[in-house]
Amino acid sequence: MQRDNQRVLVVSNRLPVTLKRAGDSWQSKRTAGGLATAMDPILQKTDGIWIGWSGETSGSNDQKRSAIIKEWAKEHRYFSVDLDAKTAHGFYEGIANQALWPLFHHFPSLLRFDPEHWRSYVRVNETFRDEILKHLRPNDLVWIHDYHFLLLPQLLREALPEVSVGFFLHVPFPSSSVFRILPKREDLLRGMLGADYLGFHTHRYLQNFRTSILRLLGLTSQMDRVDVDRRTVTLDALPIGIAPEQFNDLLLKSPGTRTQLAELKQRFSFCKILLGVDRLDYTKGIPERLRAYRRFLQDSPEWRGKVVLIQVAVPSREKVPKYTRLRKEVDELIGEINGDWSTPNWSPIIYLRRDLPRAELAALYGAADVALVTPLRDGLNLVAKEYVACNSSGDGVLVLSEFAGAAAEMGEALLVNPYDEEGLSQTIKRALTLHEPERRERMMALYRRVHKNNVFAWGQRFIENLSTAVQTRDQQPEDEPVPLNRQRLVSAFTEAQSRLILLDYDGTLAPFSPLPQNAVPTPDLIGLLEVMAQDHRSVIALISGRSKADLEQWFGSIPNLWLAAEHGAVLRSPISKGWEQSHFSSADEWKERVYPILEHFVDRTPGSFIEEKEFSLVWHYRMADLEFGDWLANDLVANLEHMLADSPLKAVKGQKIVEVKLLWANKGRVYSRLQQLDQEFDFIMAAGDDSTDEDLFCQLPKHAWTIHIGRNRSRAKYYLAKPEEMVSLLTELLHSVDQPLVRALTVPSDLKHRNRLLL
Ligand code: ADQ
Repeated sequence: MQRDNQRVLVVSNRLPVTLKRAGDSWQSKRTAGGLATAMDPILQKTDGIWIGWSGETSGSNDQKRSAIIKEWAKEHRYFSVDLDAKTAHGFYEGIANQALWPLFHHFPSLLRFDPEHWRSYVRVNETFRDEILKHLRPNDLVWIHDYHFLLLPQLLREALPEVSVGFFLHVPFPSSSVFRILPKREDLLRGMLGADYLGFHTHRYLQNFRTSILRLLGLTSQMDRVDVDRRTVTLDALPIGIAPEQFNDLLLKSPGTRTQLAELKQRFSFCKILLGVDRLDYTKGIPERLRAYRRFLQDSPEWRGKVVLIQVAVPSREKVPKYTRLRKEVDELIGEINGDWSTPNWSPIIYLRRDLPRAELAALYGAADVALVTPLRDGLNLVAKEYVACNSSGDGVLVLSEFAGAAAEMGEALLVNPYDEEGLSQTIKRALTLHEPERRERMMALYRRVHKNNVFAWGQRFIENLSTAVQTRDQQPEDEPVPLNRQRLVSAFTEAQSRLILLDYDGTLAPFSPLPQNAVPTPDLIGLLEVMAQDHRSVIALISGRSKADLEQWFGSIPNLWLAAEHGAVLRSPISKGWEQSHFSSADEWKERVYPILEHFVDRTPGSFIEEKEFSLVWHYRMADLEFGDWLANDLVANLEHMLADSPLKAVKGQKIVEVKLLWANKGRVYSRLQQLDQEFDFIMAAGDDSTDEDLFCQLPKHAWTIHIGRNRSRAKYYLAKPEEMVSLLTELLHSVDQPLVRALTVPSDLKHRNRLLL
C-alpha cells in the first residue's frame, strides 16, 4: 500500500505542455494526451511533480520563454528539462525513434543505430537523472515512462541506491530474438532493471523481457519478479486504460460534439461509416488497411456508394525520413483509390490529415459503424478503447489487429491479421453485416471492461504496486545472505582452538567449465589445501557432488583431508583411505527407469549429456542453448518430481544440471558423521554454491560461518561473489596462522594422535 506522505515524481519525454516560438513571442499549449489524464489526479493527490522536455531546443534565455517555463513550475509543478538541438536530435530522432521504436515494434530492417546518437541518448538520460535528483525528497516515488528512458532507472539507482523507482513501457517489448539485434542491448536491460517495479502492457511483453534477461544477462526470473544485485525487481503486466467518461460526456453534454454527430449522421445517412484514427506511423498499418479496403471495394461491388472510410491521421516525427515516405505513400494510395472509384456523389475515402480536437474525435467515434484499428504492431492502442467508450448503445463494431496489445483484453472485437489483405477485406464485410444481437453482445462486453479498467484505476494500481514493491525490497528476507565480513571471520578462525572447515569444490573453489572433466584443480589450490590440512587444529573436508574417482584422482594424495563424494553418499577418512557409505543402498534398478527419460532430454537438447555416478544420474546442459536448456530443465524436474514422488529418489536442479539422486545422499549427513569424531569445534565454516549445499547449511549450528558463493538466495548467512574470493579467503586464513602451522608440521606425533581420535 502507498504510504500517506509519498509524493509521486512523474518523468516522461514530453511534458503535457509544449513551448513553441510564435514570431518574437512564445506560445504555451496544453496537450490533452491519455498520459496527462492519468497522471493529473495522481499528481494532485500526492502533491507531486512532472519532469519532462519542453520539446523546444533553442535554449534561448529570452525573458518571455523563461517566464513561461517558470510559470509551468509554479502553477502546475511541471519542470522542464532543456536540451540543445544536437543532443535532442541524437536522443529523440536518433535512438528513440530510429533504433528503439522500430526494433521494439519488430521492424529490425528499419533500425538505424549511430554511436554518436547513442552518446546523446546516454547524455539525456543522465541529464534527467540530475534533474530528478534536484527535486527528490526522501520517501518520494519516481515513475518513469517509456522507451526514451531505458537507462534512467539504473542511473538513478547508482546515484542513490535507496531510491524508489517504477518504470512503465508503453510500447511492446519484442521477442528476445529481435531484441538481441540491438547494439547496447545489455546496457538497456540493466538500465531497466534498476527499477523496483517494471510494468508492461501485456504478459507477452513481460515474457519477452524475461527471456531477454535470461538469454543476454543469464538472469533467471519468476513470473512476477527477478533478483538482481541482491534486490528484488517486481514484474507486472498492467494494460493502460482511458478516461471513458470524458468521451461519453462529450457525446451526452457537449453541444458542439452533439451537433457534429448529428451532422455526420445526416450527411452519411445513405451509407455506413468505417473509421480509422491514427498517428501517421508505419506501425499503425495505414497503407495495409487502405489496400484491404480497395480489395473490399473490388470484391464487393454491392457496397460501392454505400460505405465510406473516414481516415484521420495526425502527422508525427516528420524529421525522420521513413515518416515522410509513409505520408507520401498514404497520400498516393488514397489518391488512387478515390480516383479509381469515386462518383460525382460519392468518394470512398475522406482523409483528414491533422490533429483533431477531442470533441470532434468523439463525434466521429459516435458516428462510425465500424472502427478499423489495424496496427501491424502496437504496445496497446488507445483508439480501440476510445471508440468503445463512445458506443454506449452497443451499436458499433470494433475490428482490431491481433498484433495490438489491446487484443489481449479485447477478445470480443473482430480480431484480424493486418498483413492478410484478403482476410481483412472479408472482415470489413463481416463487420458491416454483423447481426444486431451479436454486435451488441460483443460491444457491451467491451464497453463494460473499458469502463472498469479505466486510466485512473491503472494509475492508482501502478503506484500502489510500486509502493508495495519498494516495501518488499526493503524487507531483508531470511534467505538473503549478507556480504561476508572477512576480518571478523579471520579473527574468529585464529582465536579458535578446534576448527571444522567444510568445502564444496565446483563453483566454490573452482569456476565451472563447460565439460566437468576439465574443471581440474590448479596446483596452487592443491598446495593450499595440503598446507591447510596439516594444521593440527583444523579438520578439513571436501564435500562434492563429484564421483569417488574424480576426488581421489585430484585430492586423494593430500594427507589429512577428508573427502565426501556424491553429495555425501560416501566419505573417505584421511587415515584408512577407505570409502565408507553413509547408508546401505539397494540395487541400481532405479537408474534403468530414469536413464531413458534423461536420454530423451539429451536427444532434444544438442550439447547436453548424461553423467552416471554411483548414486546418481546427472543431465548436464551447460553447453546447450541456455534459455532452451533452462526451460527444459524445469520441465524435466516437474516430470521427475511426479514420477519419483513415492521413491527414495529426488530430482534437483543445480548449476546447469538436473541431478536425480538418492534422498539419503546429502551433504548434511557428512556433518552428522564428523560430529561423531570425539571433538568439540569452536569454529565451523562451510562454503558452497548450489542447492545441494543448502542441506549442509541447514544442518550446521547457529554460530557456524556459512558462506554462499554467488549473490543468490540461500540459507547461508554470508556470501562471497565468486570462487576466486573463496580461495583468497582460505589463503588469508592460512597466513593468519602461519607460525602455529609451521610448528604443527614439525610435530607428526601430534597429528597421529588426532587422527586416531577421528576414527
Ligand atoms: P501511440 O502510439 O500514440 O501511443 P495510441 O495508443 O493509439 O498510440 O494513442 C494515440 C492517441 O492519439 C489516442 O488518444 C488518439 O485519440 C490520439 N489521436 C490519434 N490520431 C489523432 C488525430 N488525428 N487527432 C487527434 N488525436 C489523435 C503509445 C503506444 C501505444 C499505447 C499508448 C499508451 O504506441 O501502443 O497504447 O502509448 O500507452
